[in-house]
Amino acid sequence: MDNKESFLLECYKLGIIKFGKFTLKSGIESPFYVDLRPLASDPKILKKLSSYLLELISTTDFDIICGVPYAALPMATAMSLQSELPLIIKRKEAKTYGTKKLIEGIFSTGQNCLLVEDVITSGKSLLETIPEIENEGISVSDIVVVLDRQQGGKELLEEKGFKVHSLFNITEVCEILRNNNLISEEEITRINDFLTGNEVNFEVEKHLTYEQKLEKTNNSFAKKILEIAIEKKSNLIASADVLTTKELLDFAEKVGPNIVALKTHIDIITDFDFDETILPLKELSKNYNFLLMEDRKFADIGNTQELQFANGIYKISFWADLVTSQVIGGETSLDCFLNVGVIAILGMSSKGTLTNSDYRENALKIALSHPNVIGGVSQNKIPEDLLLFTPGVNLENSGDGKGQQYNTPEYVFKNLQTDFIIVGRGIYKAENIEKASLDYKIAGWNSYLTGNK
Ligand code: 5BU
Repeated sequence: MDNKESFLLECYKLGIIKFGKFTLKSGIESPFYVDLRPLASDPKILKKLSSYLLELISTTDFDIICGVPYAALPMATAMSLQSELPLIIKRKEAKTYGTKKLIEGIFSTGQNCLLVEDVITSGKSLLETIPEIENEGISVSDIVVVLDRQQGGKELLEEKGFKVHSLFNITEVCEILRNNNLISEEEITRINDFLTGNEVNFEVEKHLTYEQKLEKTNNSFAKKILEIAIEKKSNLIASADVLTTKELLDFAEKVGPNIVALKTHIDIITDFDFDETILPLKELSKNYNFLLMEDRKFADIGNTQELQFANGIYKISFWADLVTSQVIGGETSLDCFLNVGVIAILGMSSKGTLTNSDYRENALKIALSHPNVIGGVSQNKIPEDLLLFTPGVNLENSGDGKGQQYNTPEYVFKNLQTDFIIVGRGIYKAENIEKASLDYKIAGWNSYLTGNK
């Protein structure tokens, strides 16, 4: 992924572009809406943006810099700080008292001003702004723009003799979002139709609710987790990556009321003892009505997996309601899992994972062909016949410095249409575990409701 692409993805996470049906100032209905103002609230992103914009031009060609109010003001300020081009401020309306100035700051006649704009649409607002600057004796030859909506504005200004340097256009943005599975084909079609002047079909695909999924499935483990979700108004799975039986049981007790399932890595429990660890855990799962999901990630031939599933000290098949399994062993490797809901690992959340789109597609075929597979773990959308489980969820961090990559609950419900979020450190490392699990439960449930409106 090149830097510009990953930069755009960082910006996208701040919610700068939305897809749906939006009425623009002109009254036209647009399938996308762009608002770059949130970029100014993230100083690191604003700094990077400033560097990218400055790379589009040669600063020595200009004497001063000015942002079109309001969205471009912080951008122009950041560019001024970085390039040392003096900033002037253009008012939206002239003051009605005192100096009645439209342009504030220090400038002199004949200076060449670099104009900064956030989004260019028709170009009309720039064509209104430029004369107001030129009236002060300042010349404008170049405009840098973060996003060209490709609605004729750039061409119009170029016809009038201005040089327009844009960092992204909407086609590039869609391409990057498509490569990262963040935009659907329907949304791309709508945008293309909009840009080419064709009629836009705004009918949106509806996602199945938990109730509808419950009606569709025949798998008893899928039914169970969906029933719990509906009853507890939760789609939260807490990952109990703790090291002792006491910690595990304490954690289960605290998060129990808020979760649909507790995910374990049972082989990291240092004092594991079936009777001391599993029996009380099973009791808690009954009392608080949550499932036990062992994140074993089986990855062997069927026969070995069968042995690993039922034997050894952990005897997973005796207590787990759900298990995760890789599909690397191929078609029949999943057949050994009986009386358990299997969650197939289709794609991983870690940086540089080998689960590329080819792998995911083949893994998905295997998952779909097995009735014991109730869903998949993935960072990408999957068909609604399977439940989607998404780890790599955190409200505060974007990574852990060891390869984990985080998204927010809002992001994964909106963009991946996930069914269940899996949260580990966001909860078990929190100062107040009960509160953190409640916060994630609420965030997950609200995001689910918003996605199904
Ligand atoms: P975290 O503390 O929220 O980063 O924990 C995430 C958990 O989900 C952890 O137990 C991982 O083993 C698990 N996980 C994951 O993070 N990413 C993946 O792609 C898969 C599992 Br598969």
